[in-house]
Amino acid sequence: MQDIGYRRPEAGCGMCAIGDAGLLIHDTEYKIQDSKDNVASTVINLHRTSCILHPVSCIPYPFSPGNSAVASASSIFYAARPMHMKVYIDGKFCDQQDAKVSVFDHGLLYGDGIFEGIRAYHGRVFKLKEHIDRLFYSAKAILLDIPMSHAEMMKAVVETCRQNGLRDAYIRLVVTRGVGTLGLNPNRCKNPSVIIIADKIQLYPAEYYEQGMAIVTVPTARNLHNAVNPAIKSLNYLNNILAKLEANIAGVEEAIMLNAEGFVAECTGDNIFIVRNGQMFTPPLSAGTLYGITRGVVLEMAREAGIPASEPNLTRYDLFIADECFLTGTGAELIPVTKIDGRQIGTGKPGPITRTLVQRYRALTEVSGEPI
Ligand code: PXG
Repeated sequence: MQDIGYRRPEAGCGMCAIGDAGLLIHDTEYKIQDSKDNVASTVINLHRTSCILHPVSCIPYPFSPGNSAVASASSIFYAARPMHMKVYIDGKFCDQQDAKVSVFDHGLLYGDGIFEGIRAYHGRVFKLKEHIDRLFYSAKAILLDIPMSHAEMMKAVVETCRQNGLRDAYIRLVVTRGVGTLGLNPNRCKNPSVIIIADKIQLYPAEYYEQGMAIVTVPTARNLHNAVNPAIKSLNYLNNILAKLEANIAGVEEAIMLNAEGFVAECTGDNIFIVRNGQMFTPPLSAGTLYGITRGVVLEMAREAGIPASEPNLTRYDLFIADECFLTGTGAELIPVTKIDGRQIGTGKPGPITRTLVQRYRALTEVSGEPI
């Protein structure tokens, strides 16, 4: 069955006061049969989730495909799940409805685990090796033994895309500490679980990519290196979620997080770049940024394009006086920022270096990656 449509909220989330955070609508097809076993009609039963901050609360929201409440594609905000999704769990592919983990999994109980967000474009998984490398580094940092080799993990990711018939995908790879007992002790978790979901994702509305987005600095600081090191892509994202909440309360989609010293670290799910006088800057990894794979690609592209790039500590002041600003991430890709804390950045429109890098990134994703 094809995707039938999504819409932006008219009244916002039913769970909170946040009006414009976006709804996800996913669909289930039912054939209604009459007494003679003829298919009489098809009913699309939609479920509405609340806003991104309340992602688990599904509110039944039935209407038929002809209902005018279904918006046009131009208002798509969050992409829906493909039907008949197959989810990889511990070596097996499960139907979406059977894709479940135990309530005793320490990934759920304590956020004890790691993840990766990967994209596939045009039948190729982009920077797959780099993502799997980072997954294994995260695992090493939290003393988690992934029960598969690097090569097996790469194959499993590609196979999950194949099983779902996806050529363009967002792949969420999760490794949890596994089932254990109540109590923190991770040594009681004998079998880490590997989960791979291949789906679609659109983090921001399309118009933000054309016009740029407004973001704000939030009070929640980036984790300290000597706490949960921000380089670990752990299942414990509450720090980032708190920052995201604060951005949403301020009426924007993304937050700039400072580190404990007050230097710019990154955003909740993206790295940040600025351009000033033809030079590009992004915070150093020591500022508490994730070793972003898109960040690395952008730095490499800048080198190739002859754009001088460096990684100094940056303050909010540096951001305010920048000519251009953009964010990078697997989910967000490259997205221009045109307002920070109420200050217009540069001309208030995406700048030339940002646009050049966006074009180069698109071109690269079209030709490189692990074939599906
Ligand atoms: N910083 C943080 C804290 C991240 O979580 C990035 C930077 C960008 O890294 P990459 O390697 O993707 O360039 C991330 C990645 C989501 C989502 O669901 C988040 C990310 C990636 C994909 C989806 O919001 N974050």
